[in-house]
Amino acid sequence: MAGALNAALKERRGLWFGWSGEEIDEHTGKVSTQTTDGVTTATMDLSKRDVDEYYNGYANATLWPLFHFRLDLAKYERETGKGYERVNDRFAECVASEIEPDDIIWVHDYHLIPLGERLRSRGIKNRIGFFLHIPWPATRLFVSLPHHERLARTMLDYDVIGFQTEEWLESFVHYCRNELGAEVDEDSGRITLGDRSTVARAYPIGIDWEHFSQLGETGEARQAQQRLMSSTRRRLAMIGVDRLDYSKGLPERLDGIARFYDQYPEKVRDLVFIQVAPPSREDVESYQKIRAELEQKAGQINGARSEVDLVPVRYVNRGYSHAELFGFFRASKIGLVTPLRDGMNLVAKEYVAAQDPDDPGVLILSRFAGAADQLEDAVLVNPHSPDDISDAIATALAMPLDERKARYEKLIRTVREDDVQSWTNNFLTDLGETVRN
Ligand code: ADQ
Repeated sequence: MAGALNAALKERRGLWFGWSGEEIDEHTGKVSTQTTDGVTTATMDLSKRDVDEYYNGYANATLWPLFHFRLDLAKYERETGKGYERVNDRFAECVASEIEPDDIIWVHDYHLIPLGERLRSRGIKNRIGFFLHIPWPATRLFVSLPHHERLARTMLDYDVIGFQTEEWLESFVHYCRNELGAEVDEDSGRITLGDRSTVARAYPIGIDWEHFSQLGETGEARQAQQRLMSSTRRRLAMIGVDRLDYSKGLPERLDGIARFYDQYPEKVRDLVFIQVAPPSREDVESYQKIRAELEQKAGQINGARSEVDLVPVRYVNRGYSHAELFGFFRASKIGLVTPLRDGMNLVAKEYVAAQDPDDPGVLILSRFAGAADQLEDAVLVNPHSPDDISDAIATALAMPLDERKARYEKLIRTVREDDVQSWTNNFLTDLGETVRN
């Protein structure tokens, strides 16, 4: 998300306001401003209590799991809910004084759903848009959130709200109609409830295609590609790159790979799987558990199948630059992107963008990633099924060059055309044109 926003802001200028990522003892409300590469950021520190309740608590232990359909992991605590409201109010308080009368305001993601309402309560009349980078859950799941109406109503204070796909949009509209009793105009996407009114549409996000494809020309990308290719020698590389998050389906992916090696034991000598997964949100318990589970599964696969001269799974717990990732994607003949649920998933698009047009690799993609809506020519799988993942790997390995090229050409067209710039333009055009009710 941060990468996409940086690209959008570089082109449009403006001010990026948010949390600095720093934790302090007591809230001060002090805002620090700095400009890098033409993008000005104004950031605020959060107190330890705010980080615990707002960020690690309500945002990442309640909303994130619930919105990714993981009711089993969602925690509902009154105190963290209050922390979420308090911090949104603090953000509104700090940013309100920076807002000029004709500014357009664009709020991003589940951490900030009530920010628009908090700004309106301070008399801000500017156009305000909101984009949700993650899924909107089905109504039956969303109603398990205590005070769900309150949160959903705050969405209606925005002039335009954007979702990644039609499916998440439909879930939101279904909720507004059936639970809030809002009126919905299907043609314009306008949702009206009392004196609140908004326009809701789908705006699938893309990558910064121009910038990313140019990375392929750099020495850094070439070296990374060489490094991977020489280390795998004659074996074919299959790659996964994800934040270490339970929504990304990593243990399920390893189960699929174990099934593949069980079904085709001779392939242990031909195929090496590289999983790059830098840890994230390490203060949240469910993230510590998923890390331990992955380490155990990778260890089991390797323990059962390694030889003195070969290890089938390489599990790397760190981040790399985008140029290096480009090189790794290019060197890998299969890209394995199998989230259990994902708003969009930009790794799928980056994998396609890094392929050699004359000898492209195969993308295996979860049908539950938002990206599957657009990238229908990937090999689509059910990430919960080890057999499905195993079959998809076999299909990818056997795919003739003509078919790989035909699929790649369709995929790359979408990745190139629906890039981050067109996403920004589409959203901001609608926000600029929307007449405030
Ligand atoms: P994320 O859940 O973070 O984003 P994703 O869309 O895949 O997921 O974006 C990840 C980004 O981080 C990619 O640009 C990728 O290259 C980078 N990245 C991942 N692993 C990395 C590593 N090891 N080293 C360096 N970089 C790495 C949220 C939503 C998604 C939605 C995006 C954008 O969850 O569904 O696609 O926002 O809207």
